[in-house]
Amino acid sequence: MSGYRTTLTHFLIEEQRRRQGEGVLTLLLADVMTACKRISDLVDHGELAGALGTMGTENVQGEVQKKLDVQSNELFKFCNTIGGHLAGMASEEEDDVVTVPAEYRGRYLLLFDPLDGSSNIDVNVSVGSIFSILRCPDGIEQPTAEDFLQPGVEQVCAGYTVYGPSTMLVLTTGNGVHGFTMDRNVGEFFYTHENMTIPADTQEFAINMSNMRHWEAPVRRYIEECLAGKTGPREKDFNMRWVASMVADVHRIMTRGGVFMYPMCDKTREKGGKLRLMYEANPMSFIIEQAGGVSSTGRERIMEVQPKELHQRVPVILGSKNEIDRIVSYHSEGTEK
Ligand code: AHM
Ligand code: MG
Repeated sequence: MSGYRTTLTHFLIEEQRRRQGEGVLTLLLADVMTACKRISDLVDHGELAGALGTMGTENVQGEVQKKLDVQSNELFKFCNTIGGHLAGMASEEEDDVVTVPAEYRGRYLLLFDPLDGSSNIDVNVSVGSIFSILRCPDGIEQPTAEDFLQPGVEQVCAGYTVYGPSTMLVLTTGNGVHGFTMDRNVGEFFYTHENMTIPADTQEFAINMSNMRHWEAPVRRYIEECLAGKTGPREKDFNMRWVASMVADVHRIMTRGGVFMYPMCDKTREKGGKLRLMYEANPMSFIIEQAGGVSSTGRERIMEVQPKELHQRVPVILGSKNEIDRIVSYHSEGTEK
């Protein structure tokens, strides 16, 4: 039970003291937290809240929108508009930047995937929300997409909420990674996971194996070596997991280590990859690096990729340090495509 545990709000106030901040980020995160609590409630109620099924519309990525995608997006926008902390927002579910009315405008930019893993909603498997916070460039009153195009190293804060058997919010402001579990009776997130770290070694990988024939040679080599097990070059057996909700797969890695990959492949090459840089790959990379892991496209540190557009996609290879270093070395050895 939550008892005398620290609330997320109090944790954020302590962090603010440490940073000698003015409290703006703390208040902004309180609004993000409220959005996540409301989405958690929707996910919890599922069909009872009329949250299952599709809308019959497509988002800017050409993906069919689920009801919960749209409802979560509306909640994120609603909860974060009037706080006075944001200059603008960007969402996976919105073609363009979401403008904040002049009277409410503040100094941060919020990017989010309001409901990640939406293919899992109707089958009652874990989904999540992902968010990233950037500073609005100086002198910009009403930000345009260009003002959001900052590399991941510029992030002030990143986090995700996993709506699983428990709802958990995990975040970093650049001072380690911290996890909070929601007590549904109290309606609060409580500090449960201090300084989360990822073991450098692992024997577990997460990848959509049905794409194997489309992968590039370095990833194929790595997975084939894992599959060869004890009698192969790695001389140990590996285990495989694939939830198809990035938040749930990354949360498992945050908990017990592992490798997560949505690598470049022939199916997604034209689009640049599958996962989105600004509100999926960058926030997850910030969290993974802060926990001692590594996050790469295979050829470049994800957080150093200079974004060219809001909905840009990238290959994602992240997790336990020694394994990711190995996969990156396979890429740099120039194993042909
Ligand atoms: P979404 O943001 O539209 O839900 O798509 C992203 C999701 C990730 O959570 C997950 O890792 C991946 O897509 C699963 O893809 P696939 O269905 O190809 O395995
Ligand atoms: Mg997503």
